[in-house]
This record gives sequence, C-alpha cells and structure tokens, in this order.
Amino acid sequence: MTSSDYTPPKIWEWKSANGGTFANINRPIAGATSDKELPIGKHPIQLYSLGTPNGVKVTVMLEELLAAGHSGAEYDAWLIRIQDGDQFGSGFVDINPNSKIPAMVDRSGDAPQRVFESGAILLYLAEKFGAFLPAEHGKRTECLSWLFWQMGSAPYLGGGFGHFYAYAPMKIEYCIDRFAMEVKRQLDVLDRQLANNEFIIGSEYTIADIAIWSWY
Ligand SMILES: N[C@@H](CCC(=O)N[C@@H](CS)C(=O)NCC(=O)O)C(=O)O
Repeated sequence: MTSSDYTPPKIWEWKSANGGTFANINRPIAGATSDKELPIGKHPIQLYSLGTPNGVKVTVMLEELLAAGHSGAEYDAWLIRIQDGDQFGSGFVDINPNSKIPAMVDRSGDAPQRVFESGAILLYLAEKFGAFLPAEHGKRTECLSWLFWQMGSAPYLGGGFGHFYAYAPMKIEYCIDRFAMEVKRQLDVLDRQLANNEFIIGSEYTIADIAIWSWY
C-alpha cells in the first residue's frame, strides 16, 4: 500500500474521541487531573503498580530480594488502575510526573525517596541491597547495557507492535509489518545472546534478566 486518504494537518489538534483501546486515558498533556492521596502501608517500601510487563519487573525484583534473605525489601503493593486513570491522581503524579506505573517510594531513610521508571527502580533496589548487579566494573557495565537495551526496546514492542496489532481501531499493514520486523529482530538479538549464556550476561542472574523476562 503506498497511499492513504489521510493528509497530516499543518498543526495537529487533539481529538479526544480518536478511538482505540486506550483512548480514554491518552492525553497530549501531563499533570494531575484529580486530588487523590496515595495510601501508605506499614513496610519500608511502598510500590504503586499493576501486573503489566513493566509493573511485574519490580514485583519480581522485590520477591527475589526477599527470597535471597533481604528482609528490608518487605513492601506494600498498591494497585494503580491505569484504565480508570489512577495514574493522574495528584498523589501518584507527585511520585511520578510521567503518570506511568510502576513507581515506588522508599520510606526507610530520613526522608521518603521516590523512584520512577522500571529500569531506575531495578537499579535503585540492586544498589540498595547489593544484589543482582555485579560489583566488577566490566560485568556491571554489561548488565546495565542490557538493562538500557530493554528499556529502549520495549516501546517498539508494546507501543509499536502491540499497539498496532492489538489495540489500534484499524489494522494498518505498514505499521504492523514495520513493528513485527523490529520485534523479530529483537528476539533474534536475545536468541543469539542466550545461545551460549545461561543468563543474559553469562552465568550470573541480574536485573537485566528481570527486565527482559517480563517482556519477551
Ligand atoms: N518507561 C516506563 C514505561 C511505563 C509504562 O509505559 N507504564 C504503562 C503500563 S505498562 C502505564 O502506566 N500506562 C498508563 C498510561 O499510559 O497512562 C517504565 O519502564 O517504567
């Protein structure tokens, strides 16, 4: 297909009823839409999240830490229902100005520390507990390279392929072909890396595995 009926406007305007599965929560502006405090439980770590691939990364990390004997990783998990717009409540926006799950608050120190972006949360927890991140500089660099690879690649998978294949109101062959090819390529990157490695950076299980596993 080489042509379409659509001509992009010179100045784009927001049509709020543009269809698609997430039309009710997609907006071209940031910030809170309602006043809503976040609940706080009894544990040092407060997790505000949902069982999506990005959300699951943090839950897996916290459970791995607990299984490894790090009792300081006890946490309260609070559901943020993104389809209902919980991510636009003022309390959530205070801990993540980007209004996306997962977000976390560590209340174990003198002042609460917010952390957002799933990769940043994995790194924060790995450094806090000295776990699942190699200490040796070369291996640490390799681990962070794969962590950042995953963070940069996921939007092609979820926002690109997943969106146009499953959620877009019309099926556009060009978009599905473009993102299917990219997702296949990413899977081949992983196949080749894992052909001779038990875990993504070798014999050691790290936060790179946790980030990659939930998506691929
Ligand atoms: N780069 C972010 C992406 C987070 C993200 O896209 N979260 C989605 C669910 S997986 C979300 O909260 N969407 C709600 C929205 O877009 O309003 C991360 O890795 O934490």
